[in-house]
Amino acid sequence: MRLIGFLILFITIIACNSNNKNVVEKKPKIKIEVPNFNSDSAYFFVEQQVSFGPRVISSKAWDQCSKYLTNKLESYGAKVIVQQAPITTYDQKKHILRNIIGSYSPEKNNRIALFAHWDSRHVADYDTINTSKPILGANDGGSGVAVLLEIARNINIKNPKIGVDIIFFDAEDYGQPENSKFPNMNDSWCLGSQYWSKNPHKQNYFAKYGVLLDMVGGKDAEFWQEGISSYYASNIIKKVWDVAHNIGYSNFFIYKKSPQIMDDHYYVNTIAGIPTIDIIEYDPFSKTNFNKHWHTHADNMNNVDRKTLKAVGQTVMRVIYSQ
Ligand code: AHN
Ligand code: ZN
Repeated sequence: MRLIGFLILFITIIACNSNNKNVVEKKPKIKIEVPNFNSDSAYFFVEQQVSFGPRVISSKAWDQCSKYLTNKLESYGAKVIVQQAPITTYDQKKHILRNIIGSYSPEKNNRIALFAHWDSRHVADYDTINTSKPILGANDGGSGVAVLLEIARNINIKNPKIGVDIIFFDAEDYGQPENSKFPNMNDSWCLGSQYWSKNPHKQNYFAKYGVLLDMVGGKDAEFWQEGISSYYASNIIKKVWDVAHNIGYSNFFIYKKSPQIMDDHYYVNTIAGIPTIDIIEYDPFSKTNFNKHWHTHADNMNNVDRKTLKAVGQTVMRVIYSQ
């Protein structure tokens, strides 16, 4: 009897072993804990910015909002630097711009940079009325900043392994309108990112990669894989889109290529040399291929959707906490 018992045990062991051989060894999946991105909180951060009025450089609303953003980042535990620089805009006016930079774990060399522009456009050049009045820029400007503030709030509660810099660029949206009577100016857009890319807030600053958020609050927005991003940082595009799909946001993040869009990430890629993608709404059916309210007075709270803020914010958070 004992012999039979041994035999059965022996055969079982052999059988188990040979079975195991066919199983591809799987790395044990380390469960990463990603905090919950609160879209009510992000929505509120858009409201707060818009409550100051249009954030046009040198205006009172702009000054107030810059202080709000600085205080907010500080209250969420970031080390904040406000970078100031003189600029001349296409209309030959002189201003001092403010880039607002909040750093987490500044001592870490392993870092990623998150960008958005915090100014709003000084004209409504795609509206039919009041085209010379500035816009609120709830989506264009406000949404990206709001998502990053909500991420800052979460980082303050639970620190990711990697260092993070949250960088709000000024004067992105003071570009020369198409019908402008001023002499043609090259590189009239993205003045804050041009300055920062040539003069980072820290000597020898480097980040493994960057993510720019621009117009990430439109209802039913689609984010296509933008051309400049795909050229300079195709691996980051893939990483972010794959994460979005894995957590259920495939309606927002589309595996299709959109044309190149001139935006802050262009200068971060070409001048600072940090591979950076732009998550930006692409609408193949609108006149401008941007959100249909782009550079109009309808870019207000009525057209900001929490679901879109959530899709982008939760995706970027998962990327950060997976590093
Ligand atoms: C151009 O208008 C060429 N690019 C869009 C950059 C932008 C403006 N993003 C937000 N506002
Ligand atoms: Zn704009």
